Amino acid sequence: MKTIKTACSLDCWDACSIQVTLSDDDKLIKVVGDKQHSITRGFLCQKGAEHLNRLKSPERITSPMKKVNGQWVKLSWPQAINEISAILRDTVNCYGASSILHYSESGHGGLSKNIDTAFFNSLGKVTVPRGSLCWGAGIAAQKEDFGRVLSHTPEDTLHSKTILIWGRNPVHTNVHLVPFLKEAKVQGANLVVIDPIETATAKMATHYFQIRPESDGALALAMAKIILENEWFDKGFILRFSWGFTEYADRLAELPLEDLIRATGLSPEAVTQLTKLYALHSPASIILGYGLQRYPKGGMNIRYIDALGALTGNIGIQGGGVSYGNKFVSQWIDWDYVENAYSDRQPSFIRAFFSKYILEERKDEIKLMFITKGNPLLQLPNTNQTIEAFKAIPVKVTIDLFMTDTAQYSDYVLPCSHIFEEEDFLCSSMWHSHFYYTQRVLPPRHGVKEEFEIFNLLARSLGMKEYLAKYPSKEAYLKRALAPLLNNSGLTLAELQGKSFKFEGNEIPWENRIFATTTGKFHFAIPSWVKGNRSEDYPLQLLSLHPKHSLHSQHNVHLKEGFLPEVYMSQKTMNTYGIKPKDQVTLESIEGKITAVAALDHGVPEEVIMIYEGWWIKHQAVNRLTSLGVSDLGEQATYNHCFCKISLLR
Ligand SMILES: Nc1nc2c(c(=O)[nH]1)N[C@H]1C(S)=C(S)[C@@H](COP(=O)(O)OP(=O)(O)OC[C@H]3O[C@@H](n4cnc5c(=O)[nH]c(N)nc54)[C@H](O)[C@@H]3O)O[C@H]1N2
Ligand SMILES: Nc1nc2c(c(=O)[nH]1)N[C@H]1C(S)=C(S)[C@@H](COP(=O)(O)OP(=O)(O)OC[C@H]3O[C@@H](n4cnc5c(=O)[nH]c(N)nc54)[C@H](O)[C@@H]3O)O[C@H]1N2
Ligand SMILES: [Mo]
Repeated sequence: MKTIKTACSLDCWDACSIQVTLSDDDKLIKVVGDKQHSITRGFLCQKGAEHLNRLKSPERITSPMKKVNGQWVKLSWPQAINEISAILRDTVNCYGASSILHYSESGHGGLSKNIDTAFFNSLGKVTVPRGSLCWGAGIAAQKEDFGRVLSHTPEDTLHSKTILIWGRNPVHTNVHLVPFLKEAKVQGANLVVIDPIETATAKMATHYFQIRPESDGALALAMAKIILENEWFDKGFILRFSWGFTEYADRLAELPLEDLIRATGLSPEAVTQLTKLYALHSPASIILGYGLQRYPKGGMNIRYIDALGALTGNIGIQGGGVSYGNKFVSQWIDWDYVENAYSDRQPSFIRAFFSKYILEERKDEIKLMFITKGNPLLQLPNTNQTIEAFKAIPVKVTIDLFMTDTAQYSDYVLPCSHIFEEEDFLCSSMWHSHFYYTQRVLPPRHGVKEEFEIFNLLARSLGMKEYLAKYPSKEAYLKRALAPLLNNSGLTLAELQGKSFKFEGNEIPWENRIFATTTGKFHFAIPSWVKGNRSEDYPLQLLSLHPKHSLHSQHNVHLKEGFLPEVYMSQKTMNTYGIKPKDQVTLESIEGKITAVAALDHGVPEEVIMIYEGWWIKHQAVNRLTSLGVSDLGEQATYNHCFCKISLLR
């Protein structure tokens, strides 16, 4: 028996340390969460525990594939590399590098998985996406306010007297936060949840506030007004460490409190109670999620919430903070080397606008799309238009482990290895600062290759001498990519192997109250609020949220044809439309239609329906309903700004 340490490669808050026990004949026995790891604490979530099934899955692709007359045929690796490199060469020669689009997402958090970007940047100035499907508005907002995006440590949650979980659902998406929340509650902390849906996390809260979707900015501004009127603010912090307060306060004074409160759907008493819970129980922390910034005003929603932390002096103190994401680890990696980045811009498009870019802005210009670590056909907004855009691109090449919808719509598919079959460096948590140098548990399954090798083979076939000299082997790559970390810690790469460490130095962000903004101070945003309009034709707001059982589309791979997802709604909605639980219903937006099974959920308010994202095309892909749209800051997709009508399927 031997025990091997690896980590979870899924794009997640938790980024867990995983322990695999192997029998002497290398037959896997079990996969568990690392008991010694202070965040993983010996348990894995449902999707983390699925790694073994994914590794062994009979559905994995084990040979390069090519579509010929609509049918998939197997290719040998040399054949596939020859054909794809010939297409790459011809495309660059005939149309220039910008006619190649490289689309990469965050399907695997390994550092060496960024070799795709280095490869394409070596090939030339290919077209790439910018902006975000995920967290972009909030990242841009926190950069404006603090200068950088830093989170308090998970352990620091235990120092808070009040914790506001604002638009995050850790019981589904961030399960290793839950034990900290439970412990804080036992110690007497107020555990407050602000969410339009009474989620499983809301059910464990001491106080729950059911806010109307998209109105978080109004709520934060209303809270700020109450704080200022009652002088519950921290004058010292505002005077010494902030910038823009006078204008902030002047503009805030012009906004009527009643209008702001009305927009949130909460009662004035509830907003006052919430404000007291936050402002009068210091240290108080705000733990933000990403649901509330997938809106046209997503960026300002976060900026107004950040301002609450500064107003009350809950910044730079133990048990305080406005924790949104964590970019602390970034500084220990040589990104210029990793990405082989250009100093000037290359052609790019807003990620969420992919289909419009292909069908309108660069009509007939993109000749080849190369997809790595992503399932854009399903995960981008407006699936119907995305399918049209895919069809308009002559050649698509996808690297994946499974025949996803994106792979299915491609012309070539190259199968890659699973995290248990690779060695890699992982520091992809959006929450904590731990990192792992993972070990290979088993050799790659017959027929698949590591991405690093795939790009090495393509580069050889294309005679890319400079690339091959700069990125000769994975070990050399990791050594150079991690030079800032290795130089600073005095450790060697070999000493990191099979271990997990923590990047130190970010226990309490902004403890010295020197911010990374241009002025060195916290920046207040200028408040404004206008009421949004709703279309009467599409009266229900559809929230498409992250499922507990799967990371986006990934863990739905086993679902059979005919499966229909559930759409959750209130009793009132059921009554209004004459729907009963388990009825099949049609959901229709301006973009498209899908069928779903009605499910009653008393936690879903009137005027809102909820469906989990990530269902495959054969299971009614929810993004058939969402529109192209982008937030005020950070070029973030606006999935939750989606309006539908519902009817019984007859
Ligand atoms: N099991 C699982 N875990 C995951 C993922 C997954 O797919 N599955 N995905 C990972 C990734 S990539 C990400 S980005 C994170 C996302 O993690 P979360 O941010 O926790 O997840 P979301 O589903 O995006 O939204 C969280 C909450 O925001 C609420 N919300 C929606 N609109 C509003 C609003 O207007 N105001 C307020 N206050 N709340 C609102 C939703 O009701 C939901 O409960 O999770 C990561 N972890
Ligand atoms: N309606 C709606 N849509 C959403 C969201 C939402 O809330 N609502 N959330 C958005 C968010 S937050 C995100 S982050 C995006 C996620 O968008 P994607 O990252 O495109 O979604 P995934 O389904 O996780 O697809 C990742 C793919 O990478 C593959 N993969 C895993 N490991 C490797 C590897 O080593 N190499 C390669 N080449 N491939 C690998 C997986 O098999 C999987 O097919 O979706 C967005 N889409
Ligand atoms: Mo995400």
